[in-house]
Amino acid sequence: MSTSAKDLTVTDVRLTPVLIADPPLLNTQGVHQPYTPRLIVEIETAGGHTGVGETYGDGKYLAVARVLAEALPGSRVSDLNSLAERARSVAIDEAHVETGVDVGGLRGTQSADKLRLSVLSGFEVACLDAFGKAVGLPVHALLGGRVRDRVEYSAYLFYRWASHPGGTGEPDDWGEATGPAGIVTQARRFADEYGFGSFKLKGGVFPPDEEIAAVRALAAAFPGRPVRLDPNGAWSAETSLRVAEELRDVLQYLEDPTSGTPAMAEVAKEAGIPLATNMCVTTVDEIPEAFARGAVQVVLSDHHYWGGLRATRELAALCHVFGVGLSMHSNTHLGISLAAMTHVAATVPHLDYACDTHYPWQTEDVLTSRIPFHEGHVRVSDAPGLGITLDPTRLAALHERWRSADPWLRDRDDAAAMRVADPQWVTPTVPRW
Ligand code: GKR
Ligand code: MG
Repeated sequence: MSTSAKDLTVTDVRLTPVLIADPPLLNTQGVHQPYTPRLIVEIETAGGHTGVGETYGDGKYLAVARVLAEALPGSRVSDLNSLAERARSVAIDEAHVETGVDVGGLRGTQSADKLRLSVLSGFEVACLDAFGKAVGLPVHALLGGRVRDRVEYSAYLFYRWASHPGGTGEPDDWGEATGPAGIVTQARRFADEYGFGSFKLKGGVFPPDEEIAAVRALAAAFPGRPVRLDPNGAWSAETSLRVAEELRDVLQYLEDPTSGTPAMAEVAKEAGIPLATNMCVTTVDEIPEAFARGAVQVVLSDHHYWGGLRATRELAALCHVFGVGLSMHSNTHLGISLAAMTHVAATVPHLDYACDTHYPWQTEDVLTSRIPFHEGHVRVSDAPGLGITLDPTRLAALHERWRSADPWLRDRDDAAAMRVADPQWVTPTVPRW
């Protein structure tokens, strides 16, 4: 059956905020809340196809998404440039933007434009999914076609507690990991159950010497396997250089050891290993200075805040021109985002490292079946669109949790979650060590 341009017309947009279970994973800001907000975008076309997308679900993202959703009916799912223009023109009261940082800095700097781009990404993915279904092509084909048939991911290791303070949230059987032995046990389980061949440890939680010991223990347990450490900018340039010196022989790269381009440039000069970032280069505007100063050797794209899959490909091209490596970073996410990451990653020729994903930590999803990992890889789907199916019953249940939840859970705030366990906890100043 042929598809007419009219069939591609958007007739309806549905926005469904959900709360998904998240384990008590520790980072430099605090601990993950028992539930994390995500936003599911569904776009229907006149031809009867529905595309799905996913992005951050905090209230400020939802507010922008509502404006964009109203404006979309009547346009076509193939008009992605005009979608981007519309997203960029959504009015945002700057007073409501947390200036400077987002989630205490874990998502880099925050700005009204970055908010718009993060919302745009969910809509762009939904449009591509619907477009692909309408024309019978996978999303990767709409991006130019895949150059690999599977995408590699790394195990994302976290210091963690066995359960959330007060036993809230959903239980799991991972147990506590607060030292080298716990981290190695966690890594082993990830390697056995998912086949991951490389490891990233979220650091910035314990004093650097303890994290150095954990990385050393990983390197000893998995000789020759790539290991990375990411303290989310918690260290001074001096501490970063000391850690680099100690771990130079075992780290594949050091991720955001310190905060801001000048300090990263200072560390990069002497570190003797590549520096990666998903914090100091998170927007196009941040690229020229960071690249000119040699502050980063690997950019970890998050297609959400870069503005979608096409923007990720543009970033990849820029990185290639400047000889900077590219991979992908992740935040708590569901299968829709994993599918989107996999499609775009499949089209990037110079994808230099295994991508990050939080997905194995998420036991809940809105899909009819979870996306499997084979030997640490996700197979690239050749089915039309993203190649996934939304489960309306699961979606409704997770939305109901969002609707009836204590309102503080609807915005991610790791410091607030930490205060449940330690009322004296304050967001640490940077650098912490
Ligand atoms: O989930 O705690 C976390 C991470 O710290 C996340 O928020 C970061 O954005 O994974 C991210 C990173 O690589 O920095
Ligand atoms: Mg990072």
